[in-house]
Amino acid sequence: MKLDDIIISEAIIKSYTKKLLDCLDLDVAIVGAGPSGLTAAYFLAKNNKKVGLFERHLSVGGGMWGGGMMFNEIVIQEEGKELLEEFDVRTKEFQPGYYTADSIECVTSITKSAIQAGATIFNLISVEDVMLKDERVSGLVLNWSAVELAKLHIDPLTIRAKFVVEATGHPTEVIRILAKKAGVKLRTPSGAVEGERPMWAEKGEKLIIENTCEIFPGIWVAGMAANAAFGSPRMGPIFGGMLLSGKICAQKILAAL
Ligand code: 48H
Repeated sequence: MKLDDIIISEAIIKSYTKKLLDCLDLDVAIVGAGPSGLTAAYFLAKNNKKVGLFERHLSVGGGMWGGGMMFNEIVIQEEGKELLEEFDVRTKEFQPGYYTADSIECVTSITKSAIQAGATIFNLISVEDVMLKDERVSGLVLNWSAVELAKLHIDPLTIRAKFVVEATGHPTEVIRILAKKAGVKLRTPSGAVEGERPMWAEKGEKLIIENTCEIFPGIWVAGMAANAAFGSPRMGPIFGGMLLSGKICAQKILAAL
């Protein structure tokens, strides 16, 4: 068969444009395709919600690829292991209560599950602002990451969502922008992003569950961003809390939708 170069271009442009148009009005818009954002996307999409996930980088997976200090294995506890089984990720018991998994198998399997459940993932798009109406976050302001990197003065586009999930990890970018630009008070003790505390795996993994919440009307925090928002400790390369936070965030949003 002869191949037409222009048909190849047309196929890509039309199918991508359709995907983007379909995501202009979402049930849930998630910022950050790390383990928590991907897990939230999976459970929301599995429950028939229209989910778009926006990731700045070329690759999804956030901080999970590199395991601990580039040893590409992660550790998970019992609850996390059960969640990884949902994604068909194989785990090995290291000691009672401690399991390891290949970090590359984790990222690829969770990502595949989220997409096949119906979530749409956009890489290379950065969230630069939120849409705020009547003191409620009601959407995201997007631009190409290439525009951001090149520092070009090009206006963004906006999408609407019933709920937004802040899953940007350590930097907690989205709620920082919200608090700074709108001068609003978040539902944290000080009303601002408290900032993450030094390492304490056990406490960090415990607190992440209660920190996963609607931190301001219309916007939820999940994953490392939840601990950073509430001034809770980091936990190092144990990932059960990230997965559970994503799942709990999805469950709470499903109840609120
Ligand atoms: C689009 C953005 C933007 C933006 C950021 O860091 P992540 O992996 O986040 P989590 O919370 O799912 O997982 C945290 C985990 O990876 C980790 O770092 C742990 C457990 N640390 C413990 C410790 O002690 O160090 O992923 C966040 C993603 C990344 O892919 C970013 O590129 C992306 O969000 N992102 N995407 N627009 N404005 N900001």
